[in-house]
Amino acid sequence: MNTKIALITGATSGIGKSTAFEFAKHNIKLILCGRRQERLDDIQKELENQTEVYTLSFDVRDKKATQDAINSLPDTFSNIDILINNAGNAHGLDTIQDGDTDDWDAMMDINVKGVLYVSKAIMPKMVARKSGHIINIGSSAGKEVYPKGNVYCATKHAVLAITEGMRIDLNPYGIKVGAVNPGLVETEFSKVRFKGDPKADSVYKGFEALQPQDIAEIIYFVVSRPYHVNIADLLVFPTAQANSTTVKKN
Ligand code: NDP
Ligand code: 8X3
Repeated sequence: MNTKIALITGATSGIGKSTAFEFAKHNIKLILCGRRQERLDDIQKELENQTEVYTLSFDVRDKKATQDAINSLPDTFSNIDILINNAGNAHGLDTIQDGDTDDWDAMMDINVKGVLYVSKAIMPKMVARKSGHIINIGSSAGKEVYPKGNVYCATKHAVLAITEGMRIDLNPYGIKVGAVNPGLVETEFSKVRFKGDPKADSVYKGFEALQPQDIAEIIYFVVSRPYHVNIADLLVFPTAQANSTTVKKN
């Protein structure tokens, strides 16, 4: 059996980290990415008796650093079968008129251009091998806009458009492309969004939010379907959530 190789961005926390642990259980070789090398080292140590792990520390906003990091992969890790474009965050929650332009830059650069830069560095080899699977982590925020979500929602709508474009352009090469779009998942997402403000702690209170492991299991399900099955677009909410603004609290 050929061992698959997966590259996961944003593997230092939340959904990306749980996906690394889930893939390791299934013997998928891992390339784990993020800016916090110490966290990558710790995860590598935890997983190395289950699967082979290689770590790459770079900022997905940096086009050259992204390309250089992926070019630096040793031969044993260079043929990536599965790409999980997961790195991303919201920065701020403000009306459009009060929005901070640095927050807008961060979200556009990480959530949109980061997905493009990482994919650009990996797709040519997938095309040459006529094989591969790309999963972009979108969001329910990519399907509807909620108050003060403006730019974050725009980035996730863009992720869905990019996913559809990739699926069309990579279709002749037999490469699968799809998006997994979660609702509220309890991760460091709100800590980052609110920049350490304690109001982040209240986001997941009063209802049972999705856990990163829930999404990791879904991502493994998506990558483990037979070749002829491509899950193109998947929306998952916690049961308590009906849409971006309707959450049944205890
Ligand atoms: P976390 O904050 O827990 O994780 C975010 C990850 O992205 C971290 O590993 C972080 O690594 C990485 N990252 C952030 N900025 C950069 C950067 N500039 N360069 C490289 N890596 C970066 O959040 P989640 O796990 O919740 O988020 C993962 C994805 O899921 C995001 O795309 C998010 O939009 C999406 N999502 C989240 C939902 C939620 O409710 N939590 C719901 C729907 C979608 P490091 O800081 O080490 O670089
Ligand atoms: C994250 C979910 O509702 O906080 O994409 O935007 S939400």
